[in-house]
Amino acid sequence: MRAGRVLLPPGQRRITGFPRFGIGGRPPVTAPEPAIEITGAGMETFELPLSALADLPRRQVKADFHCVAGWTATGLRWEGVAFADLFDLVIEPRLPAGVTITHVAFGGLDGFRSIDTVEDALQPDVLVAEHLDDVPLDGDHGAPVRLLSPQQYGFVSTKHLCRIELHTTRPRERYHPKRRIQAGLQLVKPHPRARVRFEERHRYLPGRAVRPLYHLLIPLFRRINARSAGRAGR
Ligand SMILES: Nc1nc2c(c(=O)[nH]1)N[C@H]1C(S)=C(S)[C@@H](COP(=O)(O)O)O[C@H]1N2
Ligand SMILES: [Mo]
Repeated sequence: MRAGRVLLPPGQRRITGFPRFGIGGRPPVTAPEPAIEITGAGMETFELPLSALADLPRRQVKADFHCVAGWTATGLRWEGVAFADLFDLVIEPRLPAGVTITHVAFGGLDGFRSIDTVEDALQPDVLVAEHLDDVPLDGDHGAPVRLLSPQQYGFVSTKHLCRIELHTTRPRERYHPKRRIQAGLQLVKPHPRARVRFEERHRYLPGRAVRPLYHLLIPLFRRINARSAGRAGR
């Protein structure tokens, strides 16, 4: 190995910059006083204003970001609140006694939704992040707040986070309100764990098998998303 080259997870390729990767169009508009709706598991639904995140323990995470399509953006610095702290300090006290959470779903303002096991969501480096590289998130990367789960493929890290659902069994796989996007995602079913180190890209398609096609498609994905964002990368 050449000096200075850092090993990437299986099947990933380093790219320059941090491209936007959004399904279905331009970034959504942020409300003047944004909040995250937290719901499910027999709990009374409540809204957490984003301003309340400032009063929770702050955490910084430096990590690479891995898209399931095979690109990796390296050395990103995120800041926000650990989802585990949000869970322990804000959510857990409101859960009915005796309820055990198995899954958490994260919804975005654009309709995107990811489903995570509670085990993966409570990893210490999973953030509800509002800052990237010392500045507030921009529209491309998830303003005003996003999930960041760096040990999992990017599709878990819902941008424009506006809803957190707690579940006591695996929830239905609703990823997107647009029928065509939902159908497409059902076809290449995301892996329920999506851990990058085990190359858990899809539920049925083996990770190694899809690599060559994905690598061919990266430049195309990049162009499509740059166009819908109105600018390329950062
Ligand atoms: N709300 C929302 N979150 C999303 C997506 C999306 O389309 N909408 N795309 C996902 C995918 S597939 C990836 S790889 C990452 C990309 O994050 P980036 O656009 O900041 O690079 O966001 C994830 N989170
Ligand atoms: Mo992705």
